[in-house]
Parts: sequence; C-alpha cells; structure tokens
Amino acid sequence: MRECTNANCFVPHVGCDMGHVDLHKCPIWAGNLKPPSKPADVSEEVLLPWSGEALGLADLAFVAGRARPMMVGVVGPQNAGKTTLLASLYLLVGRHGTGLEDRQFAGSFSLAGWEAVSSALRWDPGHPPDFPPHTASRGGRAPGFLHTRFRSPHSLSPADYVFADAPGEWFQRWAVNRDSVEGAGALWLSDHADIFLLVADREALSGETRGAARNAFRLLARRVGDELRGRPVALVWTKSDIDIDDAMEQAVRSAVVDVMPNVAEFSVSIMQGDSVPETSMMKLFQWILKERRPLTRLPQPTAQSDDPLFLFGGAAT
Ligand SMILES: Nc1nc2c(ncn2[C@@H]2O[C@H](COP(=O)(O)OP(=O)(O)O)[C@@H](O)[C@H]2O)c(=O)[nH]1
Ligand SMILES: [Mg+2]
Repeated sequence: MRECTNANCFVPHVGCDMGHVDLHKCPIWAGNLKPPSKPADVSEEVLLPWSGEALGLADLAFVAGRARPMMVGVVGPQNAGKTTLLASLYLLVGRHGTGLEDRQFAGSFSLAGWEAVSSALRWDPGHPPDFPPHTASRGGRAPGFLHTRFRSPHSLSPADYVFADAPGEWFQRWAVNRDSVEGAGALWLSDHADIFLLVADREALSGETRGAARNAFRLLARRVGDELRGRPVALVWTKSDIDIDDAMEQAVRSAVVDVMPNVAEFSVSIMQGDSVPETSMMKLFQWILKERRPLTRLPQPTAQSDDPLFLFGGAAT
C-alpha cells in the first residue's frame, strides 16, 4: 500500500492520523486518488495509531495528549552504553517491578521498541546474552523514544515517561557547537528533557584514547551545564566493572560538579562485578522515577474588598 502525503501520518504502518478507519474517507488520502470504482472493503482489522516500535517526534503528540510525559534524556558519547542502560532498566522492571508503590508498571506504547533494544540482553538457551546493536545517526523518525506508563493504586491519573535513545554522534557534535546541524536532535532533547542522565563511559576513560575521551566528556559536561536550567541531572558511570585511574575519575567528576553542583551520581554495569548489577541499576531507576517536575507557583491573588464573601474580583460594588 502507498504511503500518505500527510507528513504526520504513517499509514500503512500505523492507523490514519486523522482517525479514519476507512482510508478512502480521509480527505488527505482521497484527495490524491481517483475515486475508487467500487466501494472499498472495510476490513474488520483496525490499525491502532501506534506501531509498538520506538516512537518518533510525530508520535509524541499522541502520548502527550493526556498530560505532558516526563522526558528522560540519556546524554553521552557514542558506544558509552546508553542503549544497554535503557535495555537493562526495561528488563529489570519486567523482573522486579519498580519497587515504588506509586510507580507501578501500567503499559507502554513502544513495547516492540523496548524488546528490540533489550532482546540481545536476554538469555536464550545456546545464545549467551550480547549487547544491543549500535544506535546509529539516522534521519526521519529518530531519535527513538521508548515509552512507559506507571500508575499508583491510589490515583486515577497515570504518569507517562519517555526515554530518549539518541545516537552519541549527535551529542558529540552538539558539545562542540550548540547549533550544529548534525547535533539538532541533541539540541531538541536538551530543550525538552525533564531529567538528564549524563553517561561517563569507564571503558573509554581507561582505554588508550582516554585523554581524548576525557576532553570530549568535559566539553559535553559543560554544554549540559549551560543548558540545564535547574533540571535534575545524574552522572552515570557505565561499565563500572572496568577499573579506571583515580585521578581520571576525579577529573571527570569535578568537570561535572563544577558546572552542575547538584548532580546525583550512580555507577552501573551489566556485568557481575563486586556488587550485584541489579542493585545499582535499580537505585538509578528509582531516582529517575522519584524526581518531579518543579511546580509552577502562581502569584497570590490580591484581595479587592474587606468583605470575606467578596474578597476576590471586583464584583461587590
Ligand atoms: N564491560 C562492559 N561493557 C559494556 C557494558 N554496557 C555496555 N558495554 C559495552 O558498550 C558497548 C556499547 O553499548 P551501547 O549500549 O550500544 O552504547 P551506546 O552507543 O551509548 O548506545 C557494547 O557493545 C558493550 O561492548 C557494561 O556494563 N560493561
Ligand atoms: Mg545506542
């Protein structure tokens, strides 16, 4: 089936953006077609307006229709373990839940997307778990947003979270030049994220090119610090099973703390090391879920009368 000319509509992969079950009744779709000679078959099968894959920018409007979701921006260089981190969080929730009473898993519009990044980490007989494939820089519907909904048993309104899995190349370009064309996705994320995870890759910071990795990380930390505007941020050391030099660790930490004094800090790994990987991963996840968007405070209304019944508004004249 052909694709729709409406840039926001992804028929035939998902349902019509205008909500038409019978596509021929959609003015945009039909406007580009000669009228069909016989009435179209209306299939019993109804496509939903999402595919289950990672969401794109256009799909976000669908998730944000009820209330603005919490956007978690995972910021870090290429190959730093960002996708692996998200995949591990997903598998952990599947196994243990979130451990938080008011954040119980209540669904996802991108289950296929979560499965795509995490299936490599699952253990199948005969196939040891491996890492997810690299998230490459690509156009179109990138960055991929992975959606999860949580609910409290005491509240009717759920909380939506969207985790942005963007390629490290974007952040590297954005760190050097905020307005670079190749880093436009990173700029978008820095404008829209509610929580930042700044990923420091212990493998790169202990490898042969550790000097270059440290300089690149400093640039990135400074850029995040400039764009933060008081939003919560965590420094997440990935691959904590790999040892790094104390001086290097201290240099990287102070590069972050100097520009973001309120930063939280976590170390995670998917390898069995000195600590149980699940515990540290879970601490990070609970930190993410406990952070709240700052409330908007409205100025106190000013009283316009001494009569307590007509304190506000100038109605009593
Ligand atoms: N030793 C170790 N290596 C890891 C760990 N997590 C990820 N990696 C490695 O990091 C590579 C890149 O991971 P990926 O999640 O694709 O990075 P991304 O480009 O930041 O999304 C993987 O192929 C693994 O080799 C970890 O906890 N320990
Ligand atoms: Mg990736």
